[in-house]
Amino acid sequence: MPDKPKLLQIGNVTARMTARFEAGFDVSKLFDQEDRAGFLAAEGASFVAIATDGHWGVPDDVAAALPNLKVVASYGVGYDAIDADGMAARGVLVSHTPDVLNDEVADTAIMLWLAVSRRLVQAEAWARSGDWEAKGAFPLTHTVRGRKVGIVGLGRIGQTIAELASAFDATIAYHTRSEKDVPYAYYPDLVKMAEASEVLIVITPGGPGTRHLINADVMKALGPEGILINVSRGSVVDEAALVAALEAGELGGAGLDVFEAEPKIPDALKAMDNVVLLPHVGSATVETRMAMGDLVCRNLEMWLDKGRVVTPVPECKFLND
Ligand code: NAP
Ligand code: 8YV
Repeated sequence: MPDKPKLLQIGNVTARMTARFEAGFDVSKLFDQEDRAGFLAAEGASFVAIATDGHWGVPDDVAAALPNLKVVASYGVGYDAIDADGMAARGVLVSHTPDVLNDEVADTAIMLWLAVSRRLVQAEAWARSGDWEAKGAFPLTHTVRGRKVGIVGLGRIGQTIAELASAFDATIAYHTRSEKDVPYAYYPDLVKMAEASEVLIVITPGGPGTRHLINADVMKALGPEGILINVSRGSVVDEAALVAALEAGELGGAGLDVFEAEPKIPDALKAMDNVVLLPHVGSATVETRMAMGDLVCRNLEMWLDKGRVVTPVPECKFLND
């Protein structure tokens, strides 16, 4: 019986996934190594596969220490933490987990929007703290019905968000680099779309191409009654400009699942009651994480069997033919 190929596991995958990896691979866990540099220098050349997640990706020291790497399976759809072009140039096939999380992340975006607009967190505290008895009715909030919603990024998840927002009688507009064949108004100019929107929902990929796409001008255009929802990556929103806009009253509120320096969240945001904060849980349900984990395993199993994967990232599709 030949030795199993070696897989390096990075980041937080489930025990169920590790058990499935172990059927086909000899698995080592990077985060179990006390001397990371020594381990990579001694063992790096023996690994052909990596299982990782969207947060950790493939760090530069790992990429450099694995000259015989052939396949990377990432747990998550966003792969901005992986140098996909560099991997493709090395002939490394990178896979991710698109589509299986569309509904969950879209639900999270809508949940944040509703929570900010209807002041869910404050209203719950009012009920729980006894303020209802002591002070009377909670102040009125604003309806989410019939709003003008601008979606930044209209891919798999963005289109699911548009469908859900339509159920709230929203008028949908979108901004992307290229126009899509959809029944929504296209804005090539993001500031113009923000001016025309009451709610702006951000769901582009992260990485250098979208860094600080949501800047001070966009927030100012959204305006003092406007609500910004970010479920994409923290890097897409200029967080310092966001704090400044909220402090100045130039932006009405924000619902945020992602941050620039996760897990750190600026104290200024934590102190604001027109902001709802989540700890990057867009896809974090048992059911969706199970589906994502299953797809990671299927990618690795198919690679073992056929040298191909189920869901390659676009940069690596040519390696999968
Ligand atoms: P997708 O199908 O690839 O869609 C991405 C969309 O963004 C496309 O419509 C694309 O259109 C647009 N886009 C890309 N670059 C842009 C730019 N510079 N300016 C404006 N629009 C741009 O991706 P998806 O599956 O919907 O996932 C989107 C992202 O959501 C992921 O990459 C990940 O970062 C994030 N995410 C977050 C969570 C969470 O837990 N919060 C969970 C899953 C995913 P054009 O190419 O025409 O510009
Ligand atoms: C995960 C995500 O939390 O899919 C993504 O892009 O951001 C989330 O589903 C992330 O991949 C970490 O595992």
